[in-house]
Amino acid sequence: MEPKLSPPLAHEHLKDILSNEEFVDILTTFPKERGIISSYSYQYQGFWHNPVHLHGIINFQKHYEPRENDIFLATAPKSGTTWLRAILYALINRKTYPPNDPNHPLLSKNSHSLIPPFELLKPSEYDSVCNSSDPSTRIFGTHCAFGSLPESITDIAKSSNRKIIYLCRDIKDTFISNFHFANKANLRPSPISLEDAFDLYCKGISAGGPIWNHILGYWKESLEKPDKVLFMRYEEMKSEPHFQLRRLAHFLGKPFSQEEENLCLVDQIISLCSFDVMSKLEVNKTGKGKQLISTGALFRKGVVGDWKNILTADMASRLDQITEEKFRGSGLSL
Ligand code: PAP
Repeated sequence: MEPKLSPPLAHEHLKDILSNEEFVDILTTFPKERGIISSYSYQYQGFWHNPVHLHGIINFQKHYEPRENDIFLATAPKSGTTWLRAILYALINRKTYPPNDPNHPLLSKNSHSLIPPFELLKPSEYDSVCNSSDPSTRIFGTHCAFGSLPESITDIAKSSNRKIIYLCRDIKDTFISNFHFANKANLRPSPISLEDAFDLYCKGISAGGPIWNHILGYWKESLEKPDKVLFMRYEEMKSEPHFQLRRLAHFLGKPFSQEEENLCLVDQIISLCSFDVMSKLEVNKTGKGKQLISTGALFRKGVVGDWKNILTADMASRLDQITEEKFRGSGLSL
């Protein structure tokens, strides 16, 4: 039986996926709930996904062939993915494209097309990802939970020099960003109310959710394997961008040289990737992403603490309470 999906989501990519009978048969075996960003979510390996992402994850688990130095930038949706993808791209490619280059790729391409999420790639496209001057390195984005990544990435004995960077964000701000995006991205047949979205989010039914489990999965790995998994926070990127960028460069084994420091490369990357610069670029105002989502939907306010303008005191304290319970004993607080 074909799963019921909203008409706006029935773009070419999804049509292709749903013409794959084998996948549709699998899909109908997964628990299904209403979604926040898309009409429906399906639960796979403990996490909720829209059908397009789920199809991409299952494909990646089956068909990913690792390269020595592949890098994965993992986030729960709306944690600052667009920003960190831009920073990572500028950092890794700083020799080929100095950040003050007037023809820098980030000035004409959205960071999601430079660092694609593997969920939206066909297996035949993995090999052609070419976003680093070093052919042994591809950079993939993902919203996938740690436990759903292929073993060739997660198993330290098999993972070679492959590295994972994880970015998280205050849960209340992440929720608010999800809520606004849901009503902007046009993947739903009708808008979702704040109350409905909040209820689903608290139950863990959000893209890549439960968000707490998503964050904890990477947090624990970052404690056990600090050379493999770098855990970053949106708020720290905001408050101490220079320190965090140097930390990222160091983790990747590509620290800034004295000469690069003298040339103020750190400053230049931060400035190039800032909300102010990125959100005003034509490509980020009028472009379309792979799911035909307007790139403009990826740039809203880009501030810390916007939840205060939208959540009631009761909602805020409910989310805080869930976060406290879920993170208890983990050493993590957000
Ligand atoms: P995604 O998961 O769909 O890729 P993601 O980029 O993680 O989305 O999240 C979008 C949020 O990052 C938006 O937050 P807001 O809704 O609270 O405003 C967006 O504004 C913010 N954002 C995008 N680019 C930047 C940037 N350069 N600096 C800071 N925040 C940014």
